[in-house]
Amino acid sequence: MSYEFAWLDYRKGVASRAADLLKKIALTGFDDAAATDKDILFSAELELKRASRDICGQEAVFVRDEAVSDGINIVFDKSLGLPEGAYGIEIDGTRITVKASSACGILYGVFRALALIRTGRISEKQITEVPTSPIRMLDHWDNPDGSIERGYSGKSFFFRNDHLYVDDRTREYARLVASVGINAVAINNVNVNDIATGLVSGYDRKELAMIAKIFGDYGIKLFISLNFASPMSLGATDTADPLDEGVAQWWKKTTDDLYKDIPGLGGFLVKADSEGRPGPFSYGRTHADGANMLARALAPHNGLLIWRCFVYNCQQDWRDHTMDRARACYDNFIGLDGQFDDNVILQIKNGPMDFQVREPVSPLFGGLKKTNMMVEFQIAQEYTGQQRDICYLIPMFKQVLDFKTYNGEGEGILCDLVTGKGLSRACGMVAVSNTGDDPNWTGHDLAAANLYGFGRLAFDPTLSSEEIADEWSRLTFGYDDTVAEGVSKMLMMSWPAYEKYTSPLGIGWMISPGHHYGPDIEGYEFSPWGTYHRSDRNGLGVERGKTGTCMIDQYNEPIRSIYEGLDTCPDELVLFFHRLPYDHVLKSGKTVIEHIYDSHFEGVLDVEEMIGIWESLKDRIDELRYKRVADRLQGQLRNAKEWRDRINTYYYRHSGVPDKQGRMIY
Ligand code: GCW
Repeated sequence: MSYEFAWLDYRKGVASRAADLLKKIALTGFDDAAATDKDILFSAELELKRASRDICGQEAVFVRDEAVSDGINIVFDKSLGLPEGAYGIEIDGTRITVKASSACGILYGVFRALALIRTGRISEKQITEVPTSPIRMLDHWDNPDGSIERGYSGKSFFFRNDHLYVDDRTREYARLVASVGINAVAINNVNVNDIATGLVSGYDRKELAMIAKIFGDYGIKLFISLNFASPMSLGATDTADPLDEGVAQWWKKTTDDLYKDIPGLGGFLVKADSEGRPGPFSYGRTHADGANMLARALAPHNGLLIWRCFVYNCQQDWRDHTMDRARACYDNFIGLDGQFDDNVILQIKNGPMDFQVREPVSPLFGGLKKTNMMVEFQIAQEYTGQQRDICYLIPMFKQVLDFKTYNGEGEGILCDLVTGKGLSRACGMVAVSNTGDDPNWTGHDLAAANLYGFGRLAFDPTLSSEEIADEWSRLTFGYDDTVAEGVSKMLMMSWPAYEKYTSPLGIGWMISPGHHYGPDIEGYEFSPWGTYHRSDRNGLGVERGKTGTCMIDQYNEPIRSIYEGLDTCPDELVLFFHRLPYDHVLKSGKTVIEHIYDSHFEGVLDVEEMIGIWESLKDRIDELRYKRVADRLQGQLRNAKEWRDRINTYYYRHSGVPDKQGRMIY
C-alpha cells in the first residue's frame, strides 16, 4: 500500500524566510566517524538532502569539514561531551549550527533543526536538548499473518502472509519514529503465536537482520516479543521451567545464535502468566525466576529483558466481590522488589486496570524501590475511540508522568522514577503503537498527533500538550496559524470530550466486549474479566477503600488518605475507588446522577464543536485529508450520541431520577 509522509512531508509547512538556510550545508566530523556512527550520520545527511530538495526545489550545496557563515553547520564532535542522543542548536540569523557528541544526537538535532525551520521558530538563540528518558520505545502488536491486535490503521507493514516483510516503508517508518526520538521498537505482538515463536530460533532470520540494520541506521534497537514456552513449543525440551538447566541452556544458545546475526539487537519483551500466556507460575516459580533466566542469556550481549506486569486473574467469578483485578499488578510484583537482575526492566501499564479513558496511576510505581521500571502507555486507542474518534492522549500521559508517588524520601514524581532521576535505574517509556499500513499510518489523520506526541514527550516531558499539538499541526498541515489554532483546539478538547460521553467518573469498562468500540453497559458485568461497575437501583461503583477491597492501601500516604476520603477523592476517579448512591454530592456540587446526565450531553456538544472547527478550516486543508477527517468526525458524532443515549437511559431507568433540565432521555 502506498504511504504518505505524515509530519515529515517537507513540501508542507515551510516558513519561507528560513528555507534559504537550506541552500548551503557544512558537515564536520562525519568522515572520521567510526563505522557504526557513520550509518546514522549518513541518515542525517540523507535527511538534509531530502529536505533541501523538497523545500528549496534543489539539493543544497554540501561542504565537508569547513564552516559556512550562511547556511547550516552540522558538527559531530565527541570531545564536546554531550550525553547520548543530546544536541545543541545555535541560531544567529543567517546560520544554524547543530552540534552533538553522538551520532544519534546529530540525527535528532537535524530533525529538530528542520522542524524549527519549517515552523519558523528560528528566533531562539540557543537550545540544548538532552533526552530525558533513556529508553523511548514503541511496542507493535503485529502478528505474522499481517493482522494487528488492537490495530486500527490497516495491516502490519512488518509481516505479511506469515513472513517478515522488508521494503522502503520499513525505512520510512524508522525515519518517521526516529524524527521524534524513538530508539527502541518491538515489532511483534506480546501475544506470540506459533510462527512468531520461531523468530528467536531462525525463522526469517535474514529479514529480521535487515530490519535490525535499517532500524540501526536510525538509532533504533530492535526488540523481539517472545513466548516463554518457546523451547517446548519448538520441541527442544519438555518443560519451560526457568530453573531447569536444559531450558536455560536452550535460551543461552538460541540467544547467542541470534546475536551472531544481529549484534545490535536490543533484547526481548515478555508477556508471561497473563491472559492465557505461558509463564513461570506453571512450574511454581516466580516472575523473577522467569525474567532472570532470560536476562542471563542476554547479559553477555548487553541485551535487555523487558518483563510486563500486566498479570491478573482473567477467570474471575463476578459474584465474588472480594476479588479485585485492580489489586493484581501490585500484589503480583511488590514482593519481588530487589530480586530482578540489573538488565531486567519491569514494564508497568500506566493504570492498574487496562488503558481506560481515566484510571488512577498504578500503585506499583510507588511501591518498587529496587527494580527498574518503565511506564507502558497505549497510543493505539483500544478503549479510547479506536482512531475513529479523536482522542489526543498526551494530556493524559502528562498527568501520569507528573503524578507524585511518594516512593522513597521525596515526592517520587513518576517521570523521575521511570527516567532514572529518582530511585530506579535503567528505564524509560513505552507506548503500544497506533500504526499500520494505511496511507496516513494511523487511520485517523489526527491520531498521528499521539504518535508524534509520545515520542516528543519521552524525549522532553516538560513540553506542554498544547506546544506539541501546535508543532505537530504546523508540520503536518502547513505553516498556517489558523489551522494550527483550530487543530490544536480540537486535539485539546478531545480527551475530555471522549471521557464525557463514555463511562463516567473513572469507572470505565462499559464498552462492547471483544472489540471494545461503542457502548455496552453490561457487556462485561457478568464476565470473568474482573471489570465490573455493579450498577443497581441505589448506585454504582466498586468500593476499593477500607470497607471494600482495600486496594487504596497499595498507595503511599498522603495519596492513600486522599483517595480514601469522599471529600478529598477527585471527582474524576471517585467511582473507581468508591461505591456511591446516585444522590451523592460530588466536589463539583452536582449529584452523581446529574453528573452522568450533564457530562453525556456536554460530550456530544463538544463533538459538534469540533466538527464546526474542522468545517471552518475547509479551504485551508487539502481536499483528501479534509474529507478523511470530516467523515470520521461524523462517525464520532454518531458514536457519541449512542453512548449518551444508552448511558443516560440506563441510569434513568435504574435510578428513576428525572433530568432536572428536562432533556431528552429515552
Ligand atoms: O488491553 C488488553 C487487550 C489485549 C492485549 C492485552 C495486553 C496484547 O485487550 O488485546 O493483548 O491488553 O496488554 O497484553
